[in-house]
Amino acid sequence: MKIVYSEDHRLHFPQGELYGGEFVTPFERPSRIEYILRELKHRRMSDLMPPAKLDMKPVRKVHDREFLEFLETAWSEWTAAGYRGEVIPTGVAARGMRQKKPRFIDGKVGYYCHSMETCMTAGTWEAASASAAVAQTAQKLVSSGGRCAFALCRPPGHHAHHDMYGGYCFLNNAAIAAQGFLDSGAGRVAILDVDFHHGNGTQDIFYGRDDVLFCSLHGQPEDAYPYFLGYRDERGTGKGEGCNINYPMPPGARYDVWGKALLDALGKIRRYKPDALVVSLGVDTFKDDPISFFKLTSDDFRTYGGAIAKSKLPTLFVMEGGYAVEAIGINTVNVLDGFLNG
Ligand code: 5XA
Ligand code: ZN
Repeated sequence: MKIVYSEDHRLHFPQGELYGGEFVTPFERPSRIEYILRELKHRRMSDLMPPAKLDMKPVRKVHDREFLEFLETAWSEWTAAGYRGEVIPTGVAARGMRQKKPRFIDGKVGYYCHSMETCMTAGTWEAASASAAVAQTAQKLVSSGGRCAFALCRPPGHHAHHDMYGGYCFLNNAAIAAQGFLDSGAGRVAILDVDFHHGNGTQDIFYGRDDVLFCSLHGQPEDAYPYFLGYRDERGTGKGEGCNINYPMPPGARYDVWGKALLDALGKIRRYKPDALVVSLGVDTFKDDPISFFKLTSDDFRTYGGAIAKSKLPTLFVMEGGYAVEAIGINTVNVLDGFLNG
C-alpha cells in the first residue's frame, strides 16, 4: 500500500490543550505519527512518498474563502496584536448572538473556532496545508488506478467545517480528498468515518449534497465530543436528504455493537454505488484511549479492515484521531493489514 507522509506535521505542536479546566500537553501530538511510522516499518510497509504541492481548487470547493485566509494569517495577526501565547479565543459567536465577523483578531478567532481545546501556533497553517496535501496526493494515486492508499495526515481534519476549526482540525482532509475524487472524474464518493468522534465537519460540508454519502460511527452526542451534532435524525437536507447517516453509540460499546453498525454502513455504501471510498480512520475507538469510551481491541481493528475490503472499492484511508500512543501504530496498521488481506 502506498503511504503518503509529510514531515511538516511537526510544525504544528501547541504546548497546551484546555482539558478538564487545566492546560495539559495536547493529546494530539507529533509522537502519534512517529509510532505509526515505526509500526509500518516494523511490518515492512514502507512504500512512503512525500506529498505534491497542494492544489487549492478542491480545497476552495469545501472551505470558505475568508476562512482559508483567516487560517493562513491568524498567527501573524495574533502576534502583531501583541499577544504572546498560542491562539485561543476568549468569546465565541454563541446562541442568539450576531454571526458577523469582527475586525480584531481575538474576535475573528472566536468567530471561526468551534472548540477551544485547539490552539494555533506559528507553524499551524503550514502543517495543516501539508496534511491536506498528503490527503490529496494519496487521493490522486487512487484516482489514477490504485486499489488503495494511506494518507498519514496530521493534524487531522474531520471536525473542520466549511468555515470553522476545532477538535484539533483546521482543514478537512477527508472532504478535500472526496472533492478531489469527484474532480478527477468520480460520479459519487462515500466517506466512512470510523473515528470515535462524530465527523461534524465532514457532515457540515456535504450536508446538502447528493454526490457524497457520509456515514459516521461515533460516541453518542449526549456523552461525547463534539456534543452538538451527530444524532441519528441528521439525515442531510435538500437533495442531500438521505446522504448523511449517523450511528451514535453508547459508552462501553464493544465490537459486537460497533461491528453491526459498520456492516449496516457498508451495506448502505454498497447500495449507493460510489466510485471511491474515503475512510476517515481514527483509532480512538480503542479500549484504552484516554479521551474516548468505546472498547475495541487491537484484533477488532484487523477484523474491520477486512470488512471494509469486502466492499471492493478503490479506497483511501485518511488518518484522523487516536491517542493511546503506545497502541496507535498497532491499531492503525492492523486496519491496513486487515484490508490488504481481506
Ligand atoms: O476525532 N476527534 C478527536 O479525536 C478530537 C477530540 C477533541 C476532544 N476535545
Ligand atoms: Zn477522534
